[in-house]
Order: sequence, then C-alpha cells, then structure tokens
Amino acid sequence: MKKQKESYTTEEFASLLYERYRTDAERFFYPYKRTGVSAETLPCILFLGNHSSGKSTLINFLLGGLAVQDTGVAPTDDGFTVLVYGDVPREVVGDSALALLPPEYARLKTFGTTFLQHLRVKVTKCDILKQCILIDSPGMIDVRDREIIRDYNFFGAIHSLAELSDLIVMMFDPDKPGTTGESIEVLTGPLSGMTFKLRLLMNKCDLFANMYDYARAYGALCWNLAHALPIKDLPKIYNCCVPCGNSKAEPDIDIKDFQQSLQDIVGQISHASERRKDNVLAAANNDFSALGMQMRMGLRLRKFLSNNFLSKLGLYLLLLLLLAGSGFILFNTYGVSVRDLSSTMKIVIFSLQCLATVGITVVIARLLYPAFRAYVNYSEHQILEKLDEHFDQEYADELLTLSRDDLRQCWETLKPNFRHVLTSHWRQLPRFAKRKIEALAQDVAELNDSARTPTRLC
Ligand SMILES: Nc1nc2c(ncn2[C@@H]2O[C@H](COP(=O)(O)OP(=O)(O)O)[C@@H](O)[C@H]2O)c(=O)[nH]1
Ligand SMILES: [Mg+2]
Repeated sequence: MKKQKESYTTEEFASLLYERYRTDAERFFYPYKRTGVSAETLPCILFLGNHSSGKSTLINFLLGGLAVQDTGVAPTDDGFTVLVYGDVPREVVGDSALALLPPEYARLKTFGTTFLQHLRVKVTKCDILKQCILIDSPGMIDVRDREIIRDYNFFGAIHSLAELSDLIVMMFDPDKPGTTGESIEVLTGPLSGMTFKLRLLMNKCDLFANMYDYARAYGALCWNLAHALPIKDLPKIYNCCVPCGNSKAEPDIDIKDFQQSLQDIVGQISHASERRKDNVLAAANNDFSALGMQMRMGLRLRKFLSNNFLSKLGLYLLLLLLLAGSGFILFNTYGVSVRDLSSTMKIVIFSLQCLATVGITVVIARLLYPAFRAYVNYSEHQILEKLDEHFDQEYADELLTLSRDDLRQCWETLKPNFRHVLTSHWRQLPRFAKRKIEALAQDVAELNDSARTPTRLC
C-alpha cells in the first residue's frame, strides 16, 4: 500500500524525489551531487586531520575503548576505514567493502580500483555503530609531489566522503597546528562550502607544558586557519585530549576544560542523526535547485541555439538558391542558343543546363560548407560567452524582487558543467519540460514544508 505523503520522513521524501527526477536529471545532463538518499542509512561522521593527530585514538574512544583502529606516532593507515555495525566482526577491502555499504556510497566506485584498494570496511559489534557510521582517514601529509604518495584522487575521494557525511571532524595537534600542506588544501578545496558541518579540533592538549605553550600552538592554528577559511570569523575550535596509552598520568596543565570539550564533541557525534536530516534536506535543496536551474536554462539555451542554427542554415540555403538561380539565368542568357533547334534538342539542352546548375551549386555548397560551419560555431561561441546575460534574462522576475544571492551562487556552481553540456550536447537537450520544472518546484516546496512539520511521522 502506498504511503501518504505526510507520513514520509524527510529522508524518505528526499529519496522519493531523487528517484522521481533521475531521468530528467539524465536528460538534462545534470549529475546529482548525491547519488540518492536511502532512508535507512545511518548518519556518518568523517574524521580528517594530520597523521598522528589522534583520529584513530578518538574513534577507539568512541567505540568504548576497543582497539579497533591501529594507533601510533608513525603513519599507521594509508587508507579510508569505514566502521559499521554488525554481529560478526569482519574486515573487507575493495569492491566487496563497497558492497557492504549503503547504496549512497556507490559513487565511490568512480575513483577506480586503486582507490578501492585503499577502502576498508570494518564490521564491529559496538553500540555507537548502531547509531552512526564512522570513517577514519589517512593522515594528511606535507609533500610537494603528492602523486608520488597518493596514487588515486585523494582530494576527490575526501570531497565525496565529506558530501556523504553529516559531520566532519578535522583534527590538529600541537606538533603541526594547521601547518600541514594537505590539511590547508583540504579546507580550501574539497571541504569548501561545507563549513556548516565541519568541527575543528585541536587534540593532545594534555601534552602542553604550560599555558604559554598552549597559547602559542592555539595562536599558530588560528593564524593558519585564517588563511584557509574564507570566512570573517573563525569557527569554534574544540581543544581536547583523548584518554589513551600516551596520556600523561599528571599533565603539566589543568585538563578539565579539555576533557569537557571532548564531551561536547562526543555529544555532537551522538546527535548526528538530527544533523543527517538537515544535511539530507540541504543536499536535496542544493541538488534540486541546481537541477531546476539546469532545466530552465537548458530549455532557454536549447531554443536559442537551435533558432541560431536554423537562421544560419536559412541564410546558407538562401545564398545557394540565389547562386543556383543566377547560374541558371546566366546559362539561359549566354549559353547555347536554342532558338533554331528541334524541340527534342531544346529539352536535352534544358536538362543539361539544369544538371550543370545543380552540379555547380553542389560544388559551391561543398566549398561554402566549412565557412557556414565556422559561422555557426562562431555565433554559438558568442552565445556561450553571454551565458550570464541569459541567466539574468531568464531569472529577471526573481532577481527583480530580491537580490537572490542563492540563485546567483547556484548559477556560479552550475555554470562550468552547464557550459560543457551546451558545447557538446545541446542538440540532445529536451525541447519541452516546463511542466516538469513546475512539478519539481512544487515537490521541493513540499519537501521543505514536510521537514518543518515536527509531527509528520505516523
Ligand atoms: N597524550 C596524548 N596522546 C594522544 C592523544 N590522542 C592520540 N594520542 C597518541 O598519538 C599517537 C597517534 O594517534 P593516532 O590515533 O594513531 O593518530 P592518527 O594518525 O591521527 O590516527 C598515538 O600514539 C596516540 O596514543 C591525546 O589526546 N593525548
Ligand atoms: Mg590513524
């Protein structure tokens, strides 16, 4: 029996819309940022940071002190480990690891086999994993030529995992407070636009000799982050220390506040399920507004480019017609005189004239064709150069009433892919989709309404 719309959870509703508009997304060459949403998927927390900043130690702490992840000062892990709940503990790598994960993770396959060899799933019987999925990552390093160390698209993989995650914990330690090249690059590259789910954490605070030592490391971290995060105010930095074999029995400074900070982070992690709803909603809103925009702009530009092509084709054919016409008249005027010839000969000569005219026109058409193509390409290029103008015209009404920064931002992110689609596939873009665009807008409004209604679960 079909469920009533009101009884869908946000995740179920979003999942339904992802499926409903999948064909339209394909027809308009819009790649969903999220391959979809599976309502049963647990929230996911991604741990990033320098090597030896304490990612695995924190994960083990969350798992109740079990030594699930290897820890140590030397780099111990060169891959991503996804920790999921299961009664029978086991460890799987590569394609079979991907098969154990929810369908949303399927897009990781696009990073190739080398990446998959660095993907491990650990099934562990641990209560916290009933509520969330934890992802440990390889430590960030400081090398000029990263390709020597990483033989797969490391930043691309981080970006995809970060998009799937509901909380990203980025860890630093007093040894390298934000100075590791990759950590900074990750913040400015794959994690840009995701600051809302990013939590910064300076770990190992129990190792400071005194408050002056702590202030220097904290200051250095803030200084480095200020260069990496394009925002006015620094986000909160959690200063923590995780109980482990390396913890000092009697730290030189008071660690009470650091322990409290750790509890705050643990609290954030245990509330990740609420975050998942928000993230799914945010991702769905992003994806569907971008899809709606690609459909609207696609229809507009498809029409514009085909009108442009047809007008150029019309000109080309008119030119050929004129040439053929003048050729025929010239033949008739200056060609063989038919006045004294028999009617059969007249027909033969007339046919020959026609044939000659057609032949010459075909030759001229062949010769002129490259010029016609160049002209069409040039004018298509001119149109593509003015994409912003088309956007302003298409969204004139919306932009008139409010400044609508959201529309402009969405357009800026969409533009590179959209330009590519227009250059290579504009003829394949659909001609009609107005109803679909309206239906999509209505569905997205309903999705947002349903998320606002706290008692929609039946
Ligand atoms: N003193 C102290 N040592 C820590 C803390 N967190 C981690 N460590 C130690 O730092 C080393 C590196 O930790 P690990 O979790 O392997 O770092 P990862 O490379 O980020 O996964 C290990 O020897 C841990 O015992 C902490 O808060 N305080
Ligand atoms: Mg580790």
